[in-house]
Amino acid sequence: MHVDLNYFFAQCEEIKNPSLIGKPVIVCVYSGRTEDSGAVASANYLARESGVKAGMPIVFAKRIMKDKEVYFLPPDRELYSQTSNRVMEILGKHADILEVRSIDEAYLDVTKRTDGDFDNAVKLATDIKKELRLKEKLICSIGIGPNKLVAKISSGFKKPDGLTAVKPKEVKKFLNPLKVTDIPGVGKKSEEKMKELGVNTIEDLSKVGLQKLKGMFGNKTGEYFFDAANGIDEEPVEIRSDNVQMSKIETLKEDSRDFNLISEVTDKLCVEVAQRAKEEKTLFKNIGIIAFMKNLESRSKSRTIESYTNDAKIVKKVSRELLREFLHNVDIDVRRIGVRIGSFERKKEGSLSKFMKK
Ligand code: TTP
Ligand code: MG
Repeated sequence: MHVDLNYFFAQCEEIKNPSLIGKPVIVCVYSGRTEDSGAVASANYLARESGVKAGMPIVFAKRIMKDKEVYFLPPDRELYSQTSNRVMEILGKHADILEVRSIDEAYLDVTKRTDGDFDNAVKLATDIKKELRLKEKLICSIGIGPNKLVAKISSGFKKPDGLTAVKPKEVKKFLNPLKVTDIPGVGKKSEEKMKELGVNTIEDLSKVGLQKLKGMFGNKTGEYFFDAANGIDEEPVEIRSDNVQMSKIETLKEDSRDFNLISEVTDKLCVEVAQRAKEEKTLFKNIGIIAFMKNLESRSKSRTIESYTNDAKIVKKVSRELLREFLHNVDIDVRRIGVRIGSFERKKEGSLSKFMKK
């Protein structure tokens, strides 16, 4: 099963402020150079109807939405990441194995708990959708398939609020009419090359020989495209520790840009996150700081160190370095500060137990 939360950042904003519902909402990442420089991160479906898309420069989106009542919002990353953590915990309860792919996407291996039966899986997906709606007010699209590739493509088939199940026997019939760009990894360039061959649909692609694809895209990618066009994918659903993070955040006594004042807080948070990692019997490699600024924007900085650790001293040292670099370049005061650790050691599954139910 593949679960994808719909228009995730924009949806979180609608939940936070329900008066936005029914209006175009566009969450933008401002690069800060000029007032409007930056790109659209997420647009709700009303904004998309007018042609606004993720990745589009903010100025374009503003031009398209000129004269309309529309909300352009800065990202509230803390809200999105906390929402995501709660969602992943809910999904973890319904999976034999949960693979968190990104802030709003996960694969669930549900083979055992459904006895490999697609009708059971559809019922489970319906329950998951209901639970997310009830507990988090969130809508998502779910795809069910015999493998990750088909599940992923089918979750994109109906958006928003979709549920699409493709049984093994229906895979070819389902994939054939879709566009080659519906295959994850087929981007603009590959699409162009395929067009030159007269290949537009997945069915067209499935008729191109393996050798030809290898010649055009290289052995690895060629083979992947060949298998994908035929609905073949053997990748197991696996826990990915690199997507899991732990963080501790605190509001400063006063808004500040002062290293001594802020590092006093981060030092304490470092001890706390290191302690939590110890309790979870895990080691980590990535250390970061997150800052929520006076204007509610959030910024983060992280570093991957050479070997795994759970030593508070190392976390302190790295986060102090990051903080110093960060404050050096910053032009507004910090309101809240956090320390985050990630890239956990794979072998020790203790830390991930909450995402995994046997
Ligand atoms: P997506 O799942 O690609 O997009 P979405 O959730 O907004 O919309 P839907 O799934 O309904 O098509 O991305 C998830 C989040 O990742 C998105 O809400 C914001 C963020 N994101 C960016 O910050 N920049 C981008 O260019 C994209 C595509 C996503
Ligand atoms: Mg999404």
